[in-house]
Amino acid sequence: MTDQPIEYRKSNCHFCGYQCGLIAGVVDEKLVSLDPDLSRYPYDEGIMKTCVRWKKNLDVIDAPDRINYPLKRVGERGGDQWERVTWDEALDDIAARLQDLADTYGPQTLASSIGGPHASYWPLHRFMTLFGSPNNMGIGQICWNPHIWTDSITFGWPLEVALDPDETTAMFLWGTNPAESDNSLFWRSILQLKKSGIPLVVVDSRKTKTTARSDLHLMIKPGTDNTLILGMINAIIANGWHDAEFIEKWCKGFDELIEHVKPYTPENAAAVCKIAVEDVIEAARLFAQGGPTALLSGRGLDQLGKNTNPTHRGLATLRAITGNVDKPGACVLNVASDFMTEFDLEMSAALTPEQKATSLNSKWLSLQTYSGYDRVNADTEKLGRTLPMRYLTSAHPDLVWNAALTGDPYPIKALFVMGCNPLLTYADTHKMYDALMAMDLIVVLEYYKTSTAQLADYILPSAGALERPLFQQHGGVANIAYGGPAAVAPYYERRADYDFFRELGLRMGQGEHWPDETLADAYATTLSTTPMSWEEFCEVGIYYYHPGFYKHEMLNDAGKPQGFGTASGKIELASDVLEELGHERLPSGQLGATDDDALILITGARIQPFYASSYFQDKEFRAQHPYPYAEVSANTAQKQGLAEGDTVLIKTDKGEARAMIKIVEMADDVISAEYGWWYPESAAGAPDLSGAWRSNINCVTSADVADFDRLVGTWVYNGIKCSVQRIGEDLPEWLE
Ligand SMILES: Nc1nc2c(c(=O)[nH]1)N[C@H]1C(S)=C(S)[C@@H](COP(=O)(O)OP(=O)(O)OC[C@H]3O[C@@H](n4cnc5c(=O)[nH]c(N)nc54)[C@H](O)[C@@H]3O)O[C@H]1N2
Ligand SMILES: Nc1nc2c(c(=O)[nH]1)N[C@H]1C(S)=C(S)[C@@H](COP(=O)(O)OP(=O)(O)OC[C@H]3O[C@@H](n4cnc5c(=O)[nH]c(N)nc54)[C@H](O)[C@@H]3O)O[C@H]1N2
Ligand code: SF4
Ligand SMILES: [Mo]
Repeated sequence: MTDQPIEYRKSNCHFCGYQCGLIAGVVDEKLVSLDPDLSRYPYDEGIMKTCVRWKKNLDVIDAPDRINYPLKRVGERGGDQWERVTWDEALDDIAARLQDLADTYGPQTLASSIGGPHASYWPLHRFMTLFGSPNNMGIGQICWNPHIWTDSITFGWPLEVALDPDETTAMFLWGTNPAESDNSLFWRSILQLKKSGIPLVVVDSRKTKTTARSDLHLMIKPGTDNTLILGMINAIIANGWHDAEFIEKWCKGFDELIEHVKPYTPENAAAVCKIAVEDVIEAARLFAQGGPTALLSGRGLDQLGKNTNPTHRGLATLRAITGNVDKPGACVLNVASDFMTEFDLEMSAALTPEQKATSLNSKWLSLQTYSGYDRVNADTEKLGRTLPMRYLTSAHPDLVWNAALTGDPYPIKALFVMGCNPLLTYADTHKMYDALMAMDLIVVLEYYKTSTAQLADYILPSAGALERPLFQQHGGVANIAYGGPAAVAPYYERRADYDFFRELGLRMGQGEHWPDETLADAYATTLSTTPMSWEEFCEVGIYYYHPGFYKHEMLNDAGKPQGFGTASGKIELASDVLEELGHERLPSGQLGATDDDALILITGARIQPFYASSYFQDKEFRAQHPYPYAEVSANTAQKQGLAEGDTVLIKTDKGEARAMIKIVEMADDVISAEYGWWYPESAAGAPDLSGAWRSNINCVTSADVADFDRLVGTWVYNGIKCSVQRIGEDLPEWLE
């Protein structure tokens, strides 16, 4: 240690989507200490007290398994033989190979994949746009897009929950478990409101740490939420609990809705969803009576295939007919950002009609396509708001893998992977593996040699937390961003992802579109449309203006209420847009229970301390949560002949995964398996890929596009028919 004084700099943790402010102690451009920065977002001491991850930044920044230099594959793909190359060598070679592939197959031969909200993805997407490929992939179809699409169609822009201790009179958490998945203020705010007597209703197929705090828990059969919602709407209308004045003034299609929900009685909901009819009615009453109702839905609903869209449409209808729209204590309708929008940052407008025409989605999907985007955006733009384009048109992974495997309708030969580990987190690992093995060029930007990175031609070392600045936007649909500066220059030869895409862009004739030399410069440009400078932003850590409530009532230049950004200017309970796209105007459900007691798999319920496939390298974390558990009820265990602690194989026709049985309170005939499990400590390289096949639940999931939702392409992570088989095998705690 030198005797130089410690310099304290602001920066951010990147270990989950909240990216809390930290104060970094720095000596000689090396990180020596970390403390919570309570002066900046998220302004809450409690987060740092309960979060187990942030202190790990001190070790992780120089951990022995970090990627520090560009690595080029030598030998067979997946053989785990690498040579260290310079950035220039890597960039020159990648540019030349991409050019050759584009000359032979067209630019659409390049696909890309991203993951959760860990990174700024727009530099990748800007590169893709300028290169001319529409084949960016993501996990949006099962995380986030369904509600962005539904809200936009129904209300003209996405909504956001707006808890208010003085206004909220009931809280609904639907298919979400924030007690495990949310480290931010939100869950603690819920608990605060509960203390003052505001009832909490949770709809979840399992008993969780969240349901444990609820006043009413509806333990629903997975995938039947749309039917429950229709039963609640039926009860609300039948009892006159709806907000007739709001509906009259602001909703379109209420008469159609009344007719439509008649058969969906609470009794039907109770039978289909396997819950008590009194609970359906009580949930309806709590939602509709009293004052503002706050509602947050989660991944439990985004991953239901064909049922996801009617579920979100149903929730939007519930909000609308009870007048819970853009109202304090219920929810707020967001606005576009003052800073440069995602649409502009990604240069989405530069993709030509010919390039858009190569989109793989158009043959299969109607909303998650360029025409679907244009149709909905034409309405939202009436109120001056442009929806983000890249993720709302992102290519369906199944179509990309098919194209890579068959060359139909054209070959996908190259892939960029950034901020994700798709072999663990995308569906259908076996198919994806085959598709990756068939490619000519795979470039992975990473911190670690993940299972996916092990199949790359190049692993490029990304600058991580504290090594790069941060300007985290809210999916391009709100006027909020938070973040701060880097604390130190990147260690070794790591670089910000931005630098890679810019350098590659410069080599490929995109020079004029990458005017900002550094990521911090690019963030300054992003803010240049606002009164705030990048320096000021770094000081306060947040850019935010509350959009205000009741905006539909604001008068426009013509002296009329501005209404909603939809075709009619009203909330579209019955959707002409969906009908035009060949879908139902109103959400449907199931009439009559199916006499089916097949075992149903739900996957991915969040667990601490892990985050998707991240942090499995950490021995301490692994000791805290040593095994991949599969939860079942006591009844299900008995029926399947299982006992607590048994090792089982969970099987579908896609593959199998190992898990350890845990008996809990949950819906019968359901098994809930954790996701993200791999064993970074074990041997890299094919065939094992550091344990990617052992307990990876995505080995059994499917995204086959023909089977699932044709609007957005949502596949099923919750509600998969499966079988379990007990095996006489102990699961390892650590695989060395
Ligand atoms: N079966 C099943 N599968 C699921 C889900 C489920 O519920 N069930 N949930 C889905 C959902 S909602 C999500 S969001 C995804 C999450 O899935 P992913 O986004 O794939 O998440 P991780 O597994 O954490 O992988 C992130 C990787 O990116 C790297 N990384 C982190 N930050 C950066 C960065 O700034 N730059 C670069 N270049 N790399 C970075 C990390 O080292 C890590 O290896 O999983 C999806 N998959
Ligand atoms: N610790 C940790 N935190 C995380 C993450 C992580 O991997 N680990 N991931 C982050 C990411 S990317 C995301 S998107 C968020 C997601 O955060 P959440 O939305 O809270 O996701 P889950 O924890 O999977 O909660 C989904 C719940 O839905 C229930 N469920 C499953 N199927 C159904 C169904 O058909 N109907 C109903 N009503 N419920 C159902 C499950 O039992 C589960 O409790 O969490 C973020 N936070
Ligand atoms: S809540 Fe998330 S961002 Fe904040 S300190 Fe914990 S891991 Fe880091
Ligand atoms: Mo997610």
